[in-house]
Amino acid sequence: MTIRSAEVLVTSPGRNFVTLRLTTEEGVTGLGDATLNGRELAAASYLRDHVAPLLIGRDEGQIEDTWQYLYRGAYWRRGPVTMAAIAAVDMALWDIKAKTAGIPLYQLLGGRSRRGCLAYGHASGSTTDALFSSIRNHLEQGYGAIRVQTGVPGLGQVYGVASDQQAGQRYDYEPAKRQALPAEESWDTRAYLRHVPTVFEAVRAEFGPELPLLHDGHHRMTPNEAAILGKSLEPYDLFWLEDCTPGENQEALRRVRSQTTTPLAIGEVFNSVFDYQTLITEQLIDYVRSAVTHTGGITALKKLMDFAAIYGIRSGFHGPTDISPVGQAAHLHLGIALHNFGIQEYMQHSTDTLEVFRTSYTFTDGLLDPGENPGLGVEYDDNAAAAFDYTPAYLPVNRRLDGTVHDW
Ligand code: GCO
Ligand code: MG
Repeated sequence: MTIRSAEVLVTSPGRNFVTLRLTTEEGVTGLGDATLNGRELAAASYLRDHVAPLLIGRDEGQIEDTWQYLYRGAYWRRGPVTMAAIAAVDMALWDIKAKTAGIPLYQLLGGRSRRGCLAYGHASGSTTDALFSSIRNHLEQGYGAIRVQTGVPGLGQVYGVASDQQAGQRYDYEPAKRQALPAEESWDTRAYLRHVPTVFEAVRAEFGPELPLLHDGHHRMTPNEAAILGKSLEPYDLFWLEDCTPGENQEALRRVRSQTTTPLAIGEVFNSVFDYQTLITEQLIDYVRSAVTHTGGITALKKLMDFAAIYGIRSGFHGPTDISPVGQAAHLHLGIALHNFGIQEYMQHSTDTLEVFRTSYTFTDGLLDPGENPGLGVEYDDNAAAAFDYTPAYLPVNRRLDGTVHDW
């Protein structure tokens, strides 16, 4: 059996998505997600212009060989564009293999290891009152773990906080904006470090000790600042502190780790197991934040998680709405099967997105489940997709109070 066609599908049901659809000679289709938020067309071109021609006539059963062929054959390895393209091919091939076998993908990855995947949602608010109502809203939806982000007094819009108009919608926070230039935000780390512990103190006082709480530092601290924050949050028993420093410097986490017992998660901007080598072997983190979409697909993420398992490190796959329902389904099939699953980020996609991508995964009592449909369990509706033209959108830029560009 061989691959007959490879189509790159770009659609924008409220936000942009790049999807690869492979079809075999027998007419079996497989879907893969290659969405790279804010730089989508680069991944689409890589797939359409450089990868699709290589796939026609290949044996769709040879998943590992195809992965190595695309990774080593390109010579220019790693990087988000390359790895998103390889990821899409890999997901589509796993989808085809499981559909051909007539079983849900998780069965090929080892079968169920748990009843469901614990999900966390994004609560946020520019003020404590707005934050509390967002947390209540998430609890009413059944979430059993909650990420907490708030505004910082004296600063305007900051990462992760829904505007008052967005608050309360199911898919309330989106950093990419459909405008000609990136939005500019402002930043003051000292104000942030003073404010965040007071927020967690208030949340614990209101919602009690049981609820798992998470926080995303979004790469904005130096190692020493991150150590200060980790220490000051210890009384509030966080599930994790995410991206406390920029991820490129793995050694930075040594400083943080030696100073605080707050659990650490990192990796949403990583593309390869090599980005984790020091972090995993020195046990500097607790959770792997990679997305299947930006890490070369299911084949690569499974290997990464097996490596992490040796060191007691668990998964926390990146699942904002810029991971398409195809990528999210892949997370759930892998997550339900892995022994070292930890938690799954679950920002819910918009109604328009779910018209294009018809999913079969479910969210019940705080647990996500990949469902029992063959393959990934996601169908792509071409008619619905045709109504949503590509619309450029930019992620923001952040500046310190003196105008210096900072991580956002
Ligand atoms: C998260 C992330 C996202 C990213 C987004 C960028 O933890 O979910 O930090 O919110 O900012 O994926 O495209
Ligand atoms: Mg994050």
